[in-house]
Amino acid sequence: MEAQIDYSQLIPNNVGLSSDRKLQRALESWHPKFMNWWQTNGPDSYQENEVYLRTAVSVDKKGWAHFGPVKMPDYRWGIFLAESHEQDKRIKFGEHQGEKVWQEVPAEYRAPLRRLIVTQGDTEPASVEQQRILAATAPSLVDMRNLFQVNVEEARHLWAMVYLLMAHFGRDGREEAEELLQRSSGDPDKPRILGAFNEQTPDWLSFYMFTYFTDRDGKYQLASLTESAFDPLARTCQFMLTEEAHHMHVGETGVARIIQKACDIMNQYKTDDVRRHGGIDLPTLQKYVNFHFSVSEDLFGAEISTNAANYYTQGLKGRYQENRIKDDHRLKDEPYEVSTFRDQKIAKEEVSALTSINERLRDDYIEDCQRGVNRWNKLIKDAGIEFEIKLPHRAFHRQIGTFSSACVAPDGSVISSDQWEEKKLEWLPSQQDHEYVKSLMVQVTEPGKFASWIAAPRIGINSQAIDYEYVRL
Ligand code: BYC
Ligand code: FE
Ligand code: FE
Repeated sequence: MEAQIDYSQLIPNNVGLSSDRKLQRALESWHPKFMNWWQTNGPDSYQENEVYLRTAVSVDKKGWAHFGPVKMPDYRWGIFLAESHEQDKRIKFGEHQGEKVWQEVPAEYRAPLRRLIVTQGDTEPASVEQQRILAATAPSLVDMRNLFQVNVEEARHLWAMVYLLMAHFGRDGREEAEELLQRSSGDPDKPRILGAFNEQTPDWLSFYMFTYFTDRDGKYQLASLTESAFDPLARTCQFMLTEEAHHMHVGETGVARIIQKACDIMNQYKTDDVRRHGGIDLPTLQKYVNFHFSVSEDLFGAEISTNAANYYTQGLKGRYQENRIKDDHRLKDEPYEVSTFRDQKIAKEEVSALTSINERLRDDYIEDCQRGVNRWNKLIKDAGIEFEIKLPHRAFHRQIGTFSSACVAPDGSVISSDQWEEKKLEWLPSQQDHEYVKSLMVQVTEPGKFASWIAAPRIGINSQAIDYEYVRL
């Protein structure tokens, strides 16, 4: 007989796993399926190598970031809810405003809550699948390590959602937990739920763009779920946000290092022909920005959404930093300005703040995206180079919402579909761009060395040297 696994030991947690037999049993049957998914859909190879990883073993300052060499299959996927600091926590918005937050799912909200949790949970393994093959072309050991760090944490986010499903949704929850392992990114028959999570992440430029733009959707969605009246969801998402910061940092610094390298080449060789010297030119980088930003914008849903209005009114999903917004937090008569597409024109319209919750979150998101773009532009300016990276207009290349029927240039001008067809490869990565970027992707494994197209980071991980052996090969 196989030795019994002690799940309360195997899975660091602050949810009282050792005293919850039912939950333990559910996890016992899910865990081997998860491991099987991880082996077949997670990082290709390197499962037996030690990686210098951060593991959360508790939620306090001392425990949430333990660094050390770990083989990925031995990573301890913990289940953590952020500590509740409020003694008497109350619902902040919607029709239940002022009532006590819920520790159990109210029967009338089972379906929408389950749907939100499943949608959130679905993105986590999807991103791991999208990034599966990247290690084979890692530009350095520290980059490879960052990839694996992001991967294990996204898998932990899957655990976080699976925990909620199993602890609070009974049999339905267990079925959803299985299906989260059965859908697969890009699979024509069983795709992941949201568009961006079925796109490919074929190269490291895409990876950094993804972690900058798409993980940032994660930040905003998680932040609005931390406002939820369903307290276990709120606290789970709160803890996930601490990890999310690192993912976006990997993206921002990754893109910054590519920009730095492009600028160095331009200055060193006094040329705009960055490609000739093995770098990624800024116009190509701009095209990747255009793609990843627009695809990530779609993740916020339609501008006008009764789903979003209902989630808000029911107290299931709030706005970004609900506390800091000065209004009645019910939004029955509040206006909000959104851009819409009507009669082939983009116009601003005042609509109900309640139905435009998605758009408001997208507005917060766009502002946040712009801040990092400004930092990238400062690098370019400091290098004495005239080029500005611009976020495309919000109506550019959209598949969801009011602009999905519009053809719009990055500067926001409405164009005909013929013009769009003619120009789109000037704005979005073409086959040739993809092939060029792909041609640069060669694995570099000597500690402290980097591929031709990316500068070294300024600092290592957890104050280790840059040439530390972050992955032991
Ligand atoms: N692709 O009423 P609407 C992360 C569907 S990322 C495909 O506007 P709603 C991470 C929509 O489902 C964060 N379908 O939708 C990042 C609806 O379907 P039905 C993930 C889409 O519900 C990197 C219909 O269109 N978390 O954590 O207001 C790495 C009508 O739309 C899309 C969440 O998303 C799309 N892009 O808003 C790892 C939070 N957009 O009802 C991880 C949970 C919309 O017609 N999810 N649709 O069948 C939600 O809050 C909402 O589901 C959404 C959509 C904001 C996504
Ligand atoms: Fe995540
Ligand atoms: Fe993330």
